[in-house]
Amino acid sequence: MSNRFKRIISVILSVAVAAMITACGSGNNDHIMTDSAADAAGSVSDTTVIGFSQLGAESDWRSANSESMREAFSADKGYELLFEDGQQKQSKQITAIRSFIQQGVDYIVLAPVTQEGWDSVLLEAKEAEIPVIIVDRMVETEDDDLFTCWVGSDFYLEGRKACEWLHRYAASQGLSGNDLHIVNIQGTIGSSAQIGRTAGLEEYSAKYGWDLREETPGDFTQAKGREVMAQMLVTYNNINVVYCENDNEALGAIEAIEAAGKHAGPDIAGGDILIMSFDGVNQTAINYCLEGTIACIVECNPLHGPRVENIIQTLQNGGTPDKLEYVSETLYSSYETVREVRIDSETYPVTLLTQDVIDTRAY
Ligand code: GYE
Repeated sequence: MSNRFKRIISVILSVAVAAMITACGSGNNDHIMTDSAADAAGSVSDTTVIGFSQLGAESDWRSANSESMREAFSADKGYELLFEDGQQKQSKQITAIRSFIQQGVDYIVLAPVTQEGWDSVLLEAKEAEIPVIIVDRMVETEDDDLFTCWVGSDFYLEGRKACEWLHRYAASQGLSGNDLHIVNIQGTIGSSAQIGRTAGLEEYSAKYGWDLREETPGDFTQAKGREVMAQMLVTYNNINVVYCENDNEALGAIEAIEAAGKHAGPDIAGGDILIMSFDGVNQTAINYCLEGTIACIVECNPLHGPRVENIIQTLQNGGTPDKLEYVSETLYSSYETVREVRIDSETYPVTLLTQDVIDTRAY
């Protein structure tokens, strides 16, 4: 029996009981249904209940993502969105999913903080016959049937695009691989965004002989980005590239670089520290990219609300959504030197960042 059907039956039963109580109590057979019972019956028939376990509120990307979900699943469109903030803790997310199961929601949407450790709770949802849609980061499960489908970004591709851009940019400046002294401010360790972006950097560092000095977590936040950058500037005196796994970390890194009396910019040979980043959501970061303080941003699109809604519509209509849906994304730079990057014989254009491009972006 589907959850929706179970909920309908349970409300019908409570409506019937309420009707009996009203009928017995008043002795007036004209009004056999209470107002609240009638409301309940009405809302069950046309409201789709979504339990959304969001992983936290660490970045501008995350805020835009939460907003997109809230807009897509608004009450006036016939949805009830149960939004739970996991505050970066997998245990909190698991508790939220269990409570969604108990409440008999129609769909569970999960934005998982890390990749591993979801099998048991996903099995519980499966046994309760509630479809689970994974959004943004990925889950690593023993059996892919434990979730219905996933929509998000190819983080490994994002990482490789960034690195290929760096390789070409460095070559255009007459620099070779061993001239690049790189530090990586990583995202939340164990999240697919971190795993993919770090994997891209490690692969290309080995491939092009880059001096990858240190990789250290910045938890995707500005405060941690600033803190770890300040420390690394003390430890190493030759850093000339900072690979930030999101924009918020990049903002923190720039603050630390400036506080240390150094300059964030693209002129490595002239002593600048070149900043690379991911997302392109935070407006200050985008403006920094426009003026060259951040040399390149690999876009990561947060607007998953409408995509998840499409998936739910497909399921409602008895269809089968694609198991994996990758979002296509661009790469921004205000330097014209690199116009495209090639990865696995695919060519990806670099979007030249201008004010016009900024004005026409959706976020
Ligand atoms: O890049 C970062 C956020 O999982 C794609 O998480 C997301 C990442 C995003 O905190 O800013």
